[in-house]
Amino acid sequence: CLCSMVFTGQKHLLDMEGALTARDRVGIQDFVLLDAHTSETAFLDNLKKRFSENLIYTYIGTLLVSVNPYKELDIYSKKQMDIYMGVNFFELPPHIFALADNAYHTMLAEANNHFILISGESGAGKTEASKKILQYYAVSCPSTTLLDNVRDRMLLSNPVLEAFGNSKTLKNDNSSRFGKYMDIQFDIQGDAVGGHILGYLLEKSRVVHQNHGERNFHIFYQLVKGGEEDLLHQLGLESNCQHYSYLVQGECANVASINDKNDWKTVRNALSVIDFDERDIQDLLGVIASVLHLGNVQFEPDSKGYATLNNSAELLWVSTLLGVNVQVLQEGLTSRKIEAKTDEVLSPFTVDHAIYARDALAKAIYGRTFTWLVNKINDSMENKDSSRKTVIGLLDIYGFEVFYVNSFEQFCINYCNEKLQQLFIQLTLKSEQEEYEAENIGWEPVQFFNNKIICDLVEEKHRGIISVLDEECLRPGEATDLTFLERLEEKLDSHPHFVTHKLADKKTRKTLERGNFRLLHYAGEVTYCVVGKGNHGVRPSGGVTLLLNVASQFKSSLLGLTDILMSKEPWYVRCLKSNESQQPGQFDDVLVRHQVKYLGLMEHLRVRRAGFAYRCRYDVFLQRYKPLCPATWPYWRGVAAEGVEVLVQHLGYLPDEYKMGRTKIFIRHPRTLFATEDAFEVCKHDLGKDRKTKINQE
Ligand code: AD9
Ligand code: MG
Repeated sequence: CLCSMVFTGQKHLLDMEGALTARDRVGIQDFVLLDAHTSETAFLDNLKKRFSENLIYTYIGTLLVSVNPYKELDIYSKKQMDIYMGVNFFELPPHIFALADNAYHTMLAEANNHFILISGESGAGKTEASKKILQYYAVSCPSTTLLDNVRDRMLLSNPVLEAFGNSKTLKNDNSSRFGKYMDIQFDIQGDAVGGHILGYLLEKSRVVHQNHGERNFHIFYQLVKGGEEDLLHQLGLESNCQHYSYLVQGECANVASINDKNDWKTVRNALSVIDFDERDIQDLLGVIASVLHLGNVQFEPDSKGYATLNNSAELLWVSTLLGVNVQVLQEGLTSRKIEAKTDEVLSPFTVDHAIYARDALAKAIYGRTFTWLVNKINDSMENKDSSRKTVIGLLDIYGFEVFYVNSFEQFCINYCNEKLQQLFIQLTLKSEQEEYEAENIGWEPVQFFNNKIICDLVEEKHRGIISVLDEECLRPGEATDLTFLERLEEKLDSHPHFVTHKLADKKTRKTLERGNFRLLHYAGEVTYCVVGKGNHGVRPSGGVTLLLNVASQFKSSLLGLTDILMSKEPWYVRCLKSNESQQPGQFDDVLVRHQVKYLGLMEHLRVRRAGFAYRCRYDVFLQRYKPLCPATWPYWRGVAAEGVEVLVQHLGYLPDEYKMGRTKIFIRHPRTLFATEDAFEVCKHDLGKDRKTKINQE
């Protein structure tokens, strides 16, 4: 009986192989099944072949590679979700739902926490992938009416956060300008019962400045274009974006792929569902409108060159909407209070200073509103039931980006991507190989580029860029953009991933202006501008107290995030951008090859192919599967490793399918384990029947 059960498993395995061969015309769905010596070119050919058939997903073992199609595909319906529900990873074509489903079922079976790391450069499809996963959990997991509210809120948190935290950039019409980590909580039955979001460093500078071809955050355009007449009237707003200086710098208030009016309706409706009462919504929109009015406040010099206001109507709106005394506001924007002994003296600003103060206020208002919004959404998704829950964390951050001018924001975003790449390396390439070594499993080490050297360059104590930035920020008055750069040059002069005009060789020097530094990131070179006007440099002039600790706080929050992730079981989605122009169906070979390279996909494949998909301690493995073999059932009295050897021999494992380590058994392919699992399920059922019959007989 047992033999036939195992045979059934193996037959099923053969069916799968057959199906794979038939699918060959559209490429191989798991790179592990490509020829043993797969070249980068063969890897790309496979991706391209599948992409041309609208097959955007491919596995490397359990890692999912996704190529952005830039067009709607009919593969995310409820029907599709049902197909993937509860089905083993390799039994159906690769899909984001398969990964979501397997993470979910593993979480339930093992009662532990998981996370899905979605990475890739700006525009590669991370946010879309994370939305599909959330939809899958909200729609497919078992439901009770009571929980429907929580699920609706989880789903509707997306359009709200995107409205306030995403914007059009040159890379992506819906680019995330904040990092988002969301825990989806499940109860013991597997119901999605709550959620919690952690937000990371919002790109606040966008509120007051946008590069050509870019926009401010979506919400501003949605409100101005879609807001009802009465509402705009109450907020003192015109229904024309051209009227607002914070909305027109990029000269692209209208974007073909975005329907701001419709999005406004979605957001407005979502706010109501997520527990925002009318008062909250009024306040929220009042703050947003106040930022637009603030941007229109202009100054001109008086006879002494000091700033005076030239449009008090706009200031009046700001004061009304924020509930702040107009006199106090005006003083705050045009002067600084100096406390001298018992007196307070107002020191007037120049026009440049006043503009700086105005913009700083706008950024602060928007930043705090965003934090408030995240907290409010968290309140509405909170599950107050104290019973045991497990979570699946979804990480969707801003992707690696390189612009013509790169400033503090790009520095933080790209550093964040370095950290996640480092985490990926640690959890896959490095720890995997270390474990084989520790377990004495014969192993040909795979070489890979470890980007730890770049993470250290940014974050090392005393010597790293962030430390130097902090030190310089603590020397107000003495430090300038250029002294910051000089300090970096002193500390990092021979670092292989750091270059400046002064440190560069003759050839590179021609490509580097003074006042910039270049980092050789894992994903490519980026030149950062240090000398900035306002806040547009890595160390903005005039903004030194403002920036103090922003970078170190970001660093600590990323370290905190790494800890959160390290305590959970990982799943990976690696998103690839198919072309730079956001065109449907275009596959740019050079661009995709570059991403395959820097994401380390070939190395991952090599480790995967030569490695083992599953491992388990001998005692745990034996305890679970011992009913499958007469010699180990009901007890094995010897050493666990020997019991496992007897067991797998009985199940007919071939020598190449597994290896016996020091403390664990390693199984090469998940299919072998699935066959064993299938046999175990049948056996459990039979054992249950036997027990019932016995009880009845007694
Ligand atoms: V950024 O780092 O936030 O700038 P993402 O998040 O990686 O970036 P996003 O998910 O926003 O990229 O995808 C960019 C655009 O590609 C989307 O707005 C869609 O138009 C398009 N896209 C991405 N994934 C898919 C998909 N699976 N199907 C169809 C997609 N279109
Ligand atoms: Mg995104």
